[in-house]
Amino acid sequence: MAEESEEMKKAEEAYSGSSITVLEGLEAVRVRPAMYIGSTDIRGLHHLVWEVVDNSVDEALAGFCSHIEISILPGNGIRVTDNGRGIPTDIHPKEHIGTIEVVMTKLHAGGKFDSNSYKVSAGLHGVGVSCVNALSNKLIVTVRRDGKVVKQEFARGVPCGPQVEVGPSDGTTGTSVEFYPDDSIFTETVYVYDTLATRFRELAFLMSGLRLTLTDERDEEKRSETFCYPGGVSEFVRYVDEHRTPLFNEPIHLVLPDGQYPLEVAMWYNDGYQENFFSFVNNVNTYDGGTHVTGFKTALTRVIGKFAQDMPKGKKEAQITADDIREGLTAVIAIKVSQPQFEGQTKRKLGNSEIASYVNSAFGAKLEEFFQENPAAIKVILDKVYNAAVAREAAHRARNLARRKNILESGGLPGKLADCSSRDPKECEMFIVEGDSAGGSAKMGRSREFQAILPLRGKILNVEKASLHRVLDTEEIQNLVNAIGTGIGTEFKIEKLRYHKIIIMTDADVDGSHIQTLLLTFFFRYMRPLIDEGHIFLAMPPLYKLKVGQKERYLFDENEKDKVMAEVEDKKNVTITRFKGLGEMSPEQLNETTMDPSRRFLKQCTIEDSVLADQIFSMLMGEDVEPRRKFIESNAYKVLNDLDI
Ligand code: 0RA
Repeated sequence: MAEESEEMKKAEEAYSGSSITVLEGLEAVRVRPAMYIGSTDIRGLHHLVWEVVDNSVDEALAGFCSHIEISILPGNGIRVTDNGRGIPTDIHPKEHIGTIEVVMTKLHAGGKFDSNSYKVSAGLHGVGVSCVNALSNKLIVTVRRDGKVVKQEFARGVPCGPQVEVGPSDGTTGTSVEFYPDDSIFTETVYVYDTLATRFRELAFLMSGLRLTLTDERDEEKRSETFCYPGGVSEFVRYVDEHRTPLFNEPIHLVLPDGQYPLEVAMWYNDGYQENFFSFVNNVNTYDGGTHVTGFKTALTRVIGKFAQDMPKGKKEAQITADDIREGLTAVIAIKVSQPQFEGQTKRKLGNSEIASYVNSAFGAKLEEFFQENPAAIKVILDKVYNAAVAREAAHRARNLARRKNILESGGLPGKLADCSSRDPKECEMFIVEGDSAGGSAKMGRSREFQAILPLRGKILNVEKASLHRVLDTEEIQNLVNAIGTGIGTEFKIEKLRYHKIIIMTDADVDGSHIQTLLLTFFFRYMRPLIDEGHIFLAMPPLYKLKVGQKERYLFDENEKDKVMAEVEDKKNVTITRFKGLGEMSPEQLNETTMDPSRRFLKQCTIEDSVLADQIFSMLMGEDVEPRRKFIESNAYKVLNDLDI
């Protein structure tokens, strides 16, 4: 004890000197926060939580932590408490300050302490908890360790004093970090419960057995959920396919914990037509796949192809392709890589080339072994694969028979498209308009130089219920694909995009919502980068026109109407018209309310959470009628207009 308080004194003396270099490091974070956490909007705000939780997850990965509790606090603080070993409370030999302070103030201090090389905190997030400290008005660390409770407080990254012992511990160990983001840096400071819940659910699937409890302690919103999945990624696949019909009872779950790169795969076939992959590297979602996904696909094609070869000749009614093999497959691939290289603009794709061959051989061998031991599973899968191949070949023959030249191959622009005159895609917009009559008004009301109009007759095919070949056979979809210019699926080329804004313009009614959903489903399944890169928008036509005397004003939702009506003094002098559809507006009205860039409202469609988006689309547009009916009744408006889809 005596020795330790000597240390403490030394620490206090050294403290004023060392905090200067600390400040220089953390000041850089405050000057350019976006360089460290991506942005200072709502994403950056949530990023702070990922950083702090990643440290506790690393403690769980090292085998010392089984429960992480995250609370959203009144005043928009966050508290993350784990039952790990606790940050060491001794004095750092070189820095002469407490280890807590080193961890909290040195950029990238986290990695120095142990040899566990699959740290999440070294992965995509990976800027370290010190950045969170720098960007918080207040941050309090409390450590339970060695029978003591030790605490240290910081303000904007600067220690308010050295660590202090505040009492004996109750015998448990762990770390708690409570922080309040700096509202002079963040443009948004209100945490979204669902965003946090989604990531913690995902983490619980990936770290089977780890318990994560999320509690909202804000006054209006009190709620709490605990996520814990002993079945790991197998339960993940079950969750994703909740609204689909599986072809066999249990997902195939293969675990290879001891290879050069620890690997876990869960896969399940359903009676639908989509392929659906979720891939992770060191518990970080690689939304754009990468070499681990390539290795998985190669192995899958090879192994299933091999079992197909062994089938009796009479049963092989068609030539199968890799696409046939992946039709109706949902899979989660999670790998640990010590030196991951992330590629692409958003760093969401694994680049390490050695991983493709590793996954191909390690997973391939394990899958082959699984099918040898479970012949019933490979039989069901091969039936499905051959059905897909037969349907595809039949569709192909039908197309050739009709001698209709595939418009997709000819690539000509559809006759219904009223194109714009500019050839610079960056300034060009295309409105997809519901119905020929609204299409006519839009054509007259547009700015011809940069606005193109594509009228849609009625509803497009629900792609969630149809195979790719049927999708491509419909004229409305061919028109859409040709007008956009990029091609679809694996042939998609963003460089060929003809319009940087693609704007869906439908009536503000149930049919309009349905058409929006059908189009978004199509973009989500076949032209996903258009959504990811922010090219898809929803137009927001007004609901009402209000006339007070000679003055006119457009109102865009019920709230606005109620508010404006309450403010009107002379109620007798007011006329209010409700627009039943776009077709009721004159070309001028359509231009000034919905199309003119200086006056209109647009909603940009983004995908925050691909698991949720997949679930929503498969539920809304899939086979299972009952949950869809319920969902549409209660949420359709909200999903389409408020949520980021
Ligand atoms: C440094 C060394 C050790 C653990 C930690 C840091 C640690 C950091 C955080 C942050 C949140 N929760 C945490 N839990 C632990 C290893 C300690 C030892 O060897 O006993």
